[in-house]
Amino acid sequence: TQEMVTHYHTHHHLAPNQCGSCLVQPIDAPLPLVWSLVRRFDNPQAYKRFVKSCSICAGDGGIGSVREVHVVSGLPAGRSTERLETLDDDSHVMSFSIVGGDHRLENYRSTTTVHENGDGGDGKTVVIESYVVDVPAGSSKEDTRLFADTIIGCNLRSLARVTEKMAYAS
Ligand code: A8S
Repeated sequence: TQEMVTHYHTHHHLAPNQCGSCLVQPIDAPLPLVWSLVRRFDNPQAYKRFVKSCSICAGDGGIGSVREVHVVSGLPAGRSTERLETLDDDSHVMSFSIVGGDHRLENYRSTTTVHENGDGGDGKTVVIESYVVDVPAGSSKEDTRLFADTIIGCNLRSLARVTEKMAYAS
């Protein structure tokens, strides 16, 4: 796990106008259940509460697929076009990049990895998500990072709530 985290979540090539960070979410649900939601590039609204709708524009949900996400009102954006860059069902790694939209997150790319927590037999999981993004003209690194961290933090807490509820129900 330590090697995987270093490999997937260390960004050595941050340009001066970029920022990024890494968020960690422990979840009280088994890895296969958590991964089954994370891997669904065509269905981010299963846990991302800011997503109003999502449609696949290219591909079949595998690597290279492109989705168009519409977000709920009240946000400083309406839609985002996103490309699936990595989907590894053995190592539980998914990565996507933002390639268009009417928002300010240019050159955004995130990687999410899902790990067994503890000895693996007790159904506990850790999700780690890191990203890199350009700092928009007129914004600071701190503001850009705070904005993205807030959204991702909400997504990860929602992922925990949804999968923990599913785990307890079964
Ligand atoms: C994700 C991560 C992020 C999504 C951001 C950071 C976004 O969907 C929202 C508001 C924006 O201004 C940008 O994993 C964008 O979804 C909620 C539309 C891309």
